[in-house]
Amino acid sequence: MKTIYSKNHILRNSKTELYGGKLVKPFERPERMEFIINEIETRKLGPVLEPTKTNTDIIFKVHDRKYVEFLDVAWEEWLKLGLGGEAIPTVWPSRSMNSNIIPNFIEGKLGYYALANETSISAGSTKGAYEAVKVVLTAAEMLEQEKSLFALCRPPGHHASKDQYGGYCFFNNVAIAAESLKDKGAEKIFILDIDFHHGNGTQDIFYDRSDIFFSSLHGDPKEAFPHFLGHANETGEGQGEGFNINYPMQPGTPYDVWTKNLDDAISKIKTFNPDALLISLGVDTYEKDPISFFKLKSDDFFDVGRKIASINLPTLFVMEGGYAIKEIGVNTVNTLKGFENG
Ligand code: OKP
Ligand code: ZN
Repeated sequence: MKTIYSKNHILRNSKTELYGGKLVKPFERPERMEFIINEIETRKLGPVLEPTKTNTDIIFKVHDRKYVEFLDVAWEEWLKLGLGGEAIPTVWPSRSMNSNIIPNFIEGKLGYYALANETSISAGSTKGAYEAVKVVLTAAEMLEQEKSLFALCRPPGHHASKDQYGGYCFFNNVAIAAESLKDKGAEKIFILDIDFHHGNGTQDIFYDRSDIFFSSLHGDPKEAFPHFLGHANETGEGQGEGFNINYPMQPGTPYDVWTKNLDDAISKIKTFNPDALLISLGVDTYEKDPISFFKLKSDDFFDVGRKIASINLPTLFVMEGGYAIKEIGVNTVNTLKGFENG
């Protein structure tokens, strides 16, 4: 399997994450990619190619123009305040306030466009996010010639909605890939999100659509981030009714329980019969992940890949989370090898 990867992901390199009441070194850090690339090379998954697609205008099919413009200038505007630290929102248009008027001042804009405040914006953050879009667009374009591809995106994307960033995500890479495939003639796309966290952004973007089916296996939002979306009763709306399926699961969920839900999702994929399958691939379902609570073992990821291969569709894997850094490469490549040998 070919991997598309940009070394320029390093442009996203913030020093802080608000976690546990402290500013800590972010869980979503550049070294994650080094462990994955190393494992791809040692186990000879296939060539690692740079993105060739550099026009990212299709972003606007997914994200609001004003949101993208905000991300383009956020760091410069924050810097002008001369406060020294990284850009972190401190105030939101909460239920008792008015969210219809977008503030002018950066402090207000951060709250308007953020869905959480662990994702500090720093110099280069937005440029790094554009690199992940180039990676996923290059991979989507190549999917016409390849049975499967791995878009090694960083930063991840599935929490980013039309006009909000957070959960380490700025642009919704997998959603942008789906729009790109549709642009090239695909009629139906299925997005299966197996990251530990619910893909709230992807769900929200396609919630009223029947041409892009979204399904997610994740920690129950009553117990896990993003906390306010990902419940089982969210099944789509309007034209999209019936084209969204969530599988929230409890703390401590082991592979045999998790994979029954995967089997159910696979049966939905087969019935929907899409032109292509996009996998939001997070390996934070791993038992030793520092911020998650499922109990998948490294060997289980082979079986995940094998099951996805059995669906027998053009498949694009898009990297999302995974924070047990030493094992992130093994778990990722196990999934992809399981797919190839399945
Ligand atoms: C991004 B992706 C845990 C706090 C979690 C944000 C998690 C973002 C995950 N107590 N904070 O889906 O892997
Ligand atoms: Zn995650």
